[in-house]
Amino acid sequence: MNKYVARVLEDLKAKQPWEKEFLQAAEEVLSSLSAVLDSDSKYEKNKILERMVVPERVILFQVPWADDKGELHVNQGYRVQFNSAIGPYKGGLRFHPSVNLGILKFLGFEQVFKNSLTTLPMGGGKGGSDFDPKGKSNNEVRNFCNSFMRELYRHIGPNTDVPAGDIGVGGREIGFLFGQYKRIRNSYDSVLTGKALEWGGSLIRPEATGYGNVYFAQEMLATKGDTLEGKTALVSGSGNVAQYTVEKLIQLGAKPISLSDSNGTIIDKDGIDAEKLAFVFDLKNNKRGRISEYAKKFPTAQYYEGKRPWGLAKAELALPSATQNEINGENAKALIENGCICVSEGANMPSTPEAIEAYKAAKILYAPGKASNAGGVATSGLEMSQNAIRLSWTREEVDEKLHNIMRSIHKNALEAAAEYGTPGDYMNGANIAGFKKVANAMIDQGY
Ligand code: NDP
Ligand code: 2IT
Repeated sequence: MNKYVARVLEDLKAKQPWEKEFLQAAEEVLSSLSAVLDSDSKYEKNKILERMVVPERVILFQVPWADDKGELHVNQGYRVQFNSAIGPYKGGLRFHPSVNLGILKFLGFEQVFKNSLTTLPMGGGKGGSDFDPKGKSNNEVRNFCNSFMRELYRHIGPNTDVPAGDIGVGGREIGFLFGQYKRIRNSYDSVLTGKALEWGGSLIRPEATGYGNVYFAQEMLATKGDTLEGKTALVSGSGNVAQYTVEKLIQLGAKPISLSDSNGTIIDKDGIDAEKLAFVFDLKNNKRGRISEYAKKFPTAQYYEGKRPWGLAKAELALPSATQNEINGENAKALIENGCICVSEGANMPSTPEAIEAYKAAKILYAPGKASNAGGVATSGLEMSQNAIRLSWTREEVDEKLHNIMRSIHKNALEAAAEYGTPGDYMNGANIAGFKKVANAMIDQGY
C-alpha cells in the first residue's frame, strides 16, 4: 500500500475508532488509490486525502415532535455536507433507528465518489435521523418531518445542498419535507429530489436505482458474452430499490426468486412474476406490511424467519438491496458455492471486506454500489435539470438517459481499472475514476 494512504488511514483510525462503517468505507476507497498516488505527487502535496476524509461541514440538531397521544419525543437530526468540489452537496436522507454520525459519514463519503461517477455536476452529502418511521401514523411522520425541516431548511438550497430519499424516506416523507420547506421559505425551490410527478418530480426516479443496477449487471455480463436471460437472481430488501430491481429483472428475462426485510426472507422457487410483484408493491408501499405475508399469499414461496437470502437457494446473480454489511464472508462463499457468477450492489456497501475478498478469489463479476446503484442519484440529477429548465422529459427520454449513464459508469470504471493495472476490477476502477475528477477539481479551486 502507498505510504501516504497508509498514513492517512492510520490517522483516521486513531481519531474516530468508533466510526466503524466510515473507516470501512474509507479503507476500501483509499486502498484502491495507491497506483494513482504513486503516479502523481500532486495529490499528496495538496493534502487531498486528508481533506477528502473530513466532511466540509456537519450539522447536528434536535428534532422534537409530538405523537398522536400528545407525548413529546426528541430525535437527532443530521446533515453531513461532505464535498462540494464538483457541484452542490447531493445525497439522500435516511430515517432508521441505527442512524448515527459514523453511518452518515460512510454514506456521505461514498456519495462523493458515486456522484462523480454519474457524469453529472453533483457534490456529495448525506443526512437523516435515528427516527423510526415503522409503526408511526401519517400524522406522526408529518410532525417529525415538519420539525426536521424546521432546522434543515437554513442549510439547503438548489445551489447549496439537495437532499433526497434513502432507507425510511420515500415519496411520503419527501412530500412532507418539501411542503414544510416551501411554507418556511415562501419559495418553490428545487431543493429535494424524489418529488411526486405532479409537483416537480421526474418520471423514472422511483425506478432508477433498481433499474440502473440491473442495467449495470447486464453490462458486466456482456463483457463475458453473457446475458440476464434465464438467470436466477437473489434480491434482498423489499423497499424501493429491491422492488424495481425485481421489476427490471423480470422485464429482461431473468428469474428473481427472493425478497427480504428486517424480519426474514421469502424464496419463491417458481420466481416472482409481475403479478406477484404487484402484490409486493401494495403490501410494502400502501399497507406497509411484512414480507412474510408473501408466503401466506403464494404457496410456491417459503418464508425463512430471521434469515437473509444468501445461500438459501441456487442462483447465478445476487443483487443485495437492503443495507450495509448484509453479506459477510461466509454468505459470499455460500453464494459462490451455489453458482453465483455476478454480484451487483443496489445497497450502499452491502458486502463486508471479507465478502469482497471471496468474490475476488473466485474471480466472479462484482460491482460496488457506488457504481451499480448510481442510477438513483443520477436520475435525481436529471430531476434537478428538468426543474431548472421548467420542463418534463418523457418516461422514454429519462430511461434512455439513465441507461446511457449506467453504460458510461461501466465503461469509465473498466477503463480506469485497466489504466492502473487491475483490469476487470470494478471496485478499483470506480474508486479511481470517482476520485480523480473530485481531486483535480479541489486542486483547481485551491483551499
Ligand atoms: P427502503 O426503506 O425503501 O427499503 C429498505 C429495505 O431494506 C426494507 O425492506 C428494509 O426492511 C430492509 N432493511 C433495512 N435495514 C435493514 C437491516 N438492518 N437488516 C435487514 N433488512 C433491512 O430503502 P431503499 O430501498 O431506498 O434503500 C435500500 C438500500 O439501497 C440502502 O442501502 C440505500 O442506501 C441504497 N440506495 C438507495 C437509493 C435510492 O434511490 N432509494 C439509491 C442508492 C442506494 P424493513 O422494512 O424491515 O426495515
Ligand atoms: O444512496 C443514494 O445514492 C441515494 N440514496 C440517492 C441520493 C439522491 O440524491 O438521489
